[in-house]
Amino acid sequence: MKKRMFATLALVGAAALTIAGCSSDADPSDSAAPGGGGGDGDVISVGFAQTGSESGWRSANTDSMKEAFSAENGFDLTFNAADNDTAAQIAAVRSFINQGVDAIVIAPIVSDGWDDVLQEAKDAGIPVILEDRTVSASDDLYASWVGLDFKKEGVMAGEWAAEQYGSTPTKMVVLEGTTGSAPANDRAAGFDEAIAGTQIEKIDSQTGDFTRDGGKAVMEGYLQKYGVDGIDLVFAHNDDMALGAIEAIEAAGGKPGEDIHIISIDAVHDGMQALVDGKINFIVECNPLLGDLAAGLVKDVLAGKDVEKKVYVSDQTFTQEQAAEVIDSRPY
Ligand code: GZL
Ligand code: ZN
Repeated sequence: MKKRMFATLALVGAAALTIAGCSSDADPSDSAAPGGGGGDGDVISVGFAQTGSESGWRSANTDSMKEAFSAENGFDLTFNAADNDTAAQIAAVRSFINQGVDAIVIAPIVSDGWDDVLQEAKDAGIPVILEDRTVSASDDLYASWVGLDFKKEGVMAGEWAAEQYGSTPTKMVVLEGTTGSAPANDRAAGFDEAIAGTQIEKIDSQTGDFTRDGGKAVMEGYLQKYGVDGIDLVFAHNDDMALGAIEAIEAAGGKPGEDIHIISIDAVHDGMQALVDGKINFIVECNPLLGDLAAGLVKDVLAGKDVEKKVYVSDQTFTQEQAAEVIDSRPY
């Protein structure tokens, strides 16, 4: 972890140096950059293919990216939100290639299906930076990825569950993130690893697609099937689905956080408020503020500098007491 943290800090430093360096090197013949962008004073055109606007986390991530890829930071940003539709997201990347942008940034909805369009970007000499989620394609098809360790988030959630509930028979239902997405796959894997051997039994697991409506609908189904008394614990892959589950549990006459405990991931404001209110029991943070690191990577890559292939941002966890202490001072 130390090494990875180092990489993050070094990168931020390097990004600052690059920006500072670039503004002082006044070198109009910066030809190192494929696609021509990145030279001094050149506006860097960037196409950003965002997943959509499925959750509070996504809104915070989009805000962070738009702030970092601003005109005053030297960028001309073309933004596309794909409404959680993978075909639309791939089409957006193709349009960026046809537009001849200097660099492309992608938050891939799902991990698979990216090889062809990433190869097309590479053939066009346009570097790709991934932010947030990852892809299964070979890592020589993109310059770098910046995001969170989703498996570690699942492990942190599972370890707390094992500690709190693992020694008594506990019936758990899971609200999974978007099917085929890296966070859904890795959070599930980490959580399952951490609860192995405990008395927590996963009785059901379905996708709520990271949305409140999705989480609410799946939870309504679970409550019809098992009843409030048949479920002890919900593991939600994100706060928005946990908030939907809270609505469903209350509508069924249950007390979320008491009759049915809830563990979630993200730590967006509404999730933290539910934690303070005692309706969620534990939240693992997933930091959405990736814009500055992504922008630094784009500038470094276009300036021909070596960059880390993976840049991890660290996360923390919150109990109800800890949330009460920090909720008013959090940036999102
Ligand atoms: C995680 C991110 C996930 C969040 C959800 O980095 O990809 O997508 O956990 C969001 O809230 O929809
Ligand atoms: Zn320069």
